[in-house]
Amino acid sequence: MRVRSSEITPRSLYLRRREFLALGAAGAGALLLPRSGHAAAEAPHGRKLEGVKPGQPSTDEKKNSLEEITHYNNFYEFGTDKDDPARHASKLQTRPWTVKVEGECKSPKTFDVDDLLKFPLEERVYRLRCVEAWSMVIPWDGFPLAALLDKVQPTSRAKYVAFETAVQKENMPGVGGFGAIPFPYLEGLRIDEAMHPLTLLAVGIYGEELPKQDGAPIRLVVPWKYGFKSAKSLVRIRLQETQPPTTWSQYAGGSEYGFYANVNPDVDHPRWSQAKERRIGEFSRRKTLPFNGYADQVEKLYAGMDLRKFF
Ligand SMILES: Nc1nc2c(c(=O)[nH]1)N[C@H]1C(S)=C(S)[C@@H](COP(=O)(O)O)O[C@H]1N2
Ligand SMILES: [Mo]
Repeated sequence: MRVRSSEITPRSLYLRRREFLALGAAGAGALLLPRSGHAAAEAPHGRKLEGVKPGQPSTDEKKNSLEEITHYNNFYEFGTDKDDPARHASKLQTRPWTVKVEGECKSPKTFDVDDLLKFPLEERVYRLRCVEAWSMVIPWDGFPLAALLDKVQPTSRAKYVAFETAVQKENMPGVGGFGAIPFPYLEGLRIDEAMHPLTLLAVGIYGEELPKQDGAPIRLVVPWKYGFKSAKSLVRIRLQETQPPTTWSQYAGGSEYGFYANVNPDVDHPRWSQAKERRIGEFSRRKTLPFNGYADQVEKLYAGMDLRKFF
């Protein structure tokens, strides 16, 4: 059995994976199943979140199980295999934890994550579409990023928002190794994308504190963009006038991964088609929808832009 190139991200890692498979160490099934020696994909359980209200929009599509959501991950700080985060992310230290919000705003502030957990929380069931052509349906618990940005009062010069995620070198086996992508993982949004009501800061899944492999204690979720935009384990949010450099568009995948990265079935990745996707847990592939099915809500943000040019 061969692993499709679309399961893997940058070319160097794809080639390394092929070497690994050539050793006969694993088959394609290893992408979906936990390795032997680990209890059958036991879902980790975190503290229950209080007072989470149902929020809109939420899809009524079948949700992926907590088991699937926590055993098929991309979190390169813990390794590049889909089960590496489940195996290693327990080492991530999530307390004490602060998120610095700074830059072009009237009242920059460092938030303790336990104060962020006191924001009014809602459940949003969103599709997550990875650029590698797989997808899931995840019930996030969180609050709009706009609610946090409102607290620091962005100035009129705040045109973009830069996101930086945690680096705990001693706890993250994927950081600093040979061929690893550069860390910290950097992402960015335009200010109107950041303020859009769909854009969430997630602190939980299925009503429990976020599992570490999904980006505990707090992560970004931007459901109309490829999954790499949804940065995990945030430590810094910076409002700025200029478009920030981002890991995948500038350092790792080069021209393969754009700053905008809106889900678009008509623009292929240089190495695979984006027309279809595999929902984790399902066998046949389904059509990918423009803006991952959120076009009604977000298309207007890009009026007048050539979305091929601005991938
Ligand atoms: N810090 C950090 N955030 C990250 C990544 C990562 O490697 N490091 N991977 C991204 C990618 S490619 C995807 S598809 C999603 C996966 O989220 P999930 O594992 O919770 O499904 O996280 C994104 N956020
Ligand atoms: Mo991804």
